[in-house]
Amino acid sequence: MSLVTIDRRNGLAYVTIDNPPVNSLGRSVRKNLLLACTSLAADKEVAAVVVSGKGRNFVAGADIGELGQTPSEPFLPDVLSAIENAPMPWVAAISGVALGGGLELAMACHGRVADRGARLGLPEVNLGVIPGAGGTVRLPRLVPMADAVSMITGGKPIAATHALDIGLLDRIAQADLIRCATALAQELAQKGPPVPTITRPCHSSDKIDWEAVEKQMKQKSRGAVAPLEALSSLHTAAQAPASEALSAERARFLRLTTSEQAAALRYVFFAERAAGKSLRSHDTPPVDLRQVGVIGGGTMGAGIATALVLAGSQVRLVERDAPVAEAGRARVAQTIADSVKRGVLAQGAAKAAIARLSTGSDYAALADCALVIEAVFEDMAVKRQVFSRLDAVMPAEAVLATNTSYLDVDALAETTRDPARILGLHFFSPAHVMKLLEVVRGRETGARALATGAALARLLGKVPVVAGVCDGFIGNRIMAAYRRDCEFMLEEGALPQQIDAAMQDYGFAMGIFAVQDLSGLDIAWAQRKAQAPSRDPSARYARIADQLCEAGRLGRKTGQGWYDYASGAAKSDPAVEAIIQAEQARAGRKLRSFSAEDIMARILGRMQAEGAALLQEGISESAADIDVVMVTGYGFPRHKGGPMYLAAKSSSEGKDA
Ligand code: T1G
Ligand code: NAD
Repeated sequence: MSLVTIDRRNGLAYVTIDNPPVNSLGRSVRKNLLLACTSLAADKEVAAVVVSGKGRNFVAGADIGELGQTPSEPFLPDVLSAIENAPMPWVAAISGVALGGGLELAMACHGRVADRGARLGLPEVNLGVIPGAGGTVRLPRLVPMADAVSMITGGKPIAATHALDIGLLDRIAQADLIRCATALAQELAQKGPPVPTITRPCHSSDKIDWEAVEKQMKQKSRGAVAPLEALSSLHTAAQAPASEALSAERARFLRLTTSEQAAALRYVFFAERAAGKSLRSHDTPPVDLRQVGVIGGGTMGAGIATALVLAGSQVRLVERDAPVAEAGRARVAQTIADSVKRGVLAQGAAKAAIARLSTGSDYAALADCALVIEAVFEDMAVKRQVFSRLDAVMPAEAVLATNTSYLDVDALAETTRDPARILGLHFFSPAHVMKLLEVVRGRETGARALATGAALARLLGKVPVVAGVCDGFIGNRIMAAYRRDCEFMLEEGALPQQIDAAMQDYGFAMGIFAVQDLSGLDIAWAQRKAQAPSRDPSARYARIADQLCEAGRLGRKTGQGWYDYASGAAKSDPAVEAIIQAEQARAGRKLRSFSAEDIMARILGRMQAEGAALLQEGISESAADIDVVMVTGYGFPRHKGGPMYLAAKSSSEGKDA
């Protein structure tokens, strides 16, 4: 297979990059692209070049698998410099995505056109590095500096329409992308020798308060260094000559590729893509997801319905009665309206999404759905009643899923005609935002149901992680375990605010006690009460949280929980410290002081021990899956890789020591 082809016609050359699945710029592609550039530079018959990507995407960037290894020639900056200094204009024809090195390639070209739905970005900071082939030097020569800072330090792609507005694109193709690129190429050829992007002046950075941006970024990045490094590289580009800025950028990039954070972020990138692969079955297709039923229009049901209608599915939302169903519709409509208000969803798309939602209380409306997801009260009797009604109306091949957080999926499945079609689909709130989807495989869950879980995750842009049936599956079980250890630390002398501060310093957005106050202490309380009959009486049990719940302190929703919210913000509360001190006296433990390192060592150790148990019990299929759950669903800092990654790393370092 030739990775780079040249097609000469009508005085132009069409260079196509063909490196499935995403046209990444691996070594062979770079070599062939340079060869193509060199041969075309000598071809007097060629007036201009159009470069495009085969398949859905233009170019998704450097080959991430190569990062961290010793770079191999030809280095991407050299290939791009050859294109930029070609004797004839090169025009990039962008379909799908132009990301990282892909956008750097496009910016080294002399013109850029894209499909209307294309996305352009420099996401390198998400991999712990910065653009390494001129991104921080060429982008601010094409777009205003503020846009360059936002794109590069945020790492999020922008839409083609926005790229056109800020000057990153010359045109958006109305119909045929190659035809549009050809027209631009011919025009540029008429204008004489092409103008290298690098020779353009940098957009003014007068309006950028570099110090203030850096200070704000330090807080936001929670210990991730790449965004700050990217900002410094842009600052250099704003002040130094292009050649100096280019070499400084390359040196910074190469230093970062071998950093611990970059290694951890690459691990997470590939772990997310490996997750859920076992759900796919070559000979058992998923069910049709064009019509999906959702039972329950509360917090989760409405969130799931929102995710589905935004992904293009028709949704039949069934509630207990018409008024409550209407309330569910209102929740979906409000969430979608909020997205429009935030500018992340176009009005037209919002209208179309809402039109795909129908609500009611008649289960018969579900007859044309091949998948139904229940998100009713976390009560086994209620869920059993829902499943038995579904059993009565749904066609035999339909898949029935529960969004339960803690209940036994096998116990639910046993009450239905065909347990093979039952699985858990554990969404996380807000369901239309959170990427993680735990796909709970019951003892008898069949291949079609599992394949449907994988297909649903792909449809909704979520990361599916397979979990076996146990209390809390993977994420909630690990969280319950380290939450217990945090309460044990309270009995031993720590305070909630100390533990939360240690977790935030480590890189969590919020500490465990603030998280409980946000989601409500009653959820875990209900679970502890349900477990009480089977709890080992000899096992250590912390009672502090129970006492808070018994005192009606359920978190933000009651104005008090672990913290007091009377002022709006979370404030430590002497009443809570009094309960803790009383429990310390009752437990009669020797009190000790805790450093942030002690606290995090205890929390990480507990996460890793619970993860090892999950693997040993066969609940989780891999250590990487556990890290994906903790990073995508529970706020574990992505640039640390995950608890199991760190355990493996420290044990291999121990071996090497
Ligand atoms: N390198 C290697 N493999 C990649 C890849 C890449 N850049 N991007 C995707 N893959 C693999 C992925 O592992 C999966 O493999 C398959 O392609 C499909 O991916 C010099 C240094 C492009 C939006 O960060 O954002 O350029 O699991 O499931 O949902 O300055 O992939 O099938 O074996 O995600 O359709 C910067 C990362 C690199 C883009 C497509 N670029 N990729 O999404 O498919 S650093 C990125 C994505 C860089 C320069 C710097 C997405 C996608 P497998 P997928 P998708
Ligand atoms: P909720 O109380 O907000 O919504 C439950 C909805 O179910 C209510 O609107 C209720 O009217 C409806 N309902 C009850 N019985 C019904 C029936 N027989 N038929 C149709 N509708 C019925 O609860 P929630 O927070 O959305 O949780 C729903 C499920 O999702 C629970 O199993 C919960 O454990 C799980 N879950 C919740 C979260 C979360 O953060 N809230 C996260 C993951 C999973």
